[in-house]
Amino acid sequence: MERTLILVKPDAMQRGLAGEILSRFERRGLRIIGLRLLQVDDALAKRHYGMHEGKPFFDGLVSYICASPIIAAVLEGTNAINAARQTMGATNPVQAAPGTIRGDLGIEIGRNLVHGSDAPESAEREIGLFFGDGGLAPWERSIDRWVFE
Ligand code: IDP
Ligand code: MG
Repeated sequence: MERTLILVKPDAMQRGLAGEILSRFERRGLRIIGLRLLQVDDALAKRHYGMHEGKPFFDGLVSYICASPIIAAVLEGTNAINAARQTMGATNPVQAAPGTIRGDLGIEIGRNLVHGSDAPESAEREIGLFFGDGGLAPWERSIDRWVFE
């Protein structure tokens, strides 16, 4: 089992696509174990996207992720990181395959609707940034485990 951090970015929030996007991950078989609506501030944006500092799109990326409240979610499942990124599609929506979130719902690389962790180390770091104070509910006492096992 693996965990990944997903962000429903401001363009998706503003377009009313949060439910659609979360629904696609849910239907794929990824289980929501953390969910939070929040306004990202400049400091959190710069920590989250720290690896992109110095790139030409960095300042725009930071203001984009701060542009409205977003949803942060932790998803859990088999190969959750790669499965989520496959469901998201390529970074540039023009190159993302039809059937993916970005391929179906986006057209601009700077407005690509959704973030997903790209490796176990980044997932751990990003989950810490958005859920460091707790708030995860790992379904330990759930009775519908047979759906996933
Ligand atoms: P990812 O979101 O698919 O992991 P990254 O390469 O990690 O893609 O880039 C982070 C985010 O930065 C992208 O999702 C996108 O919002 C933005 N971004 C990446 N490349 C560009 C670009 O060339 N122009 C504008 N924005 C970009
Ligand atoms: Mg990335």
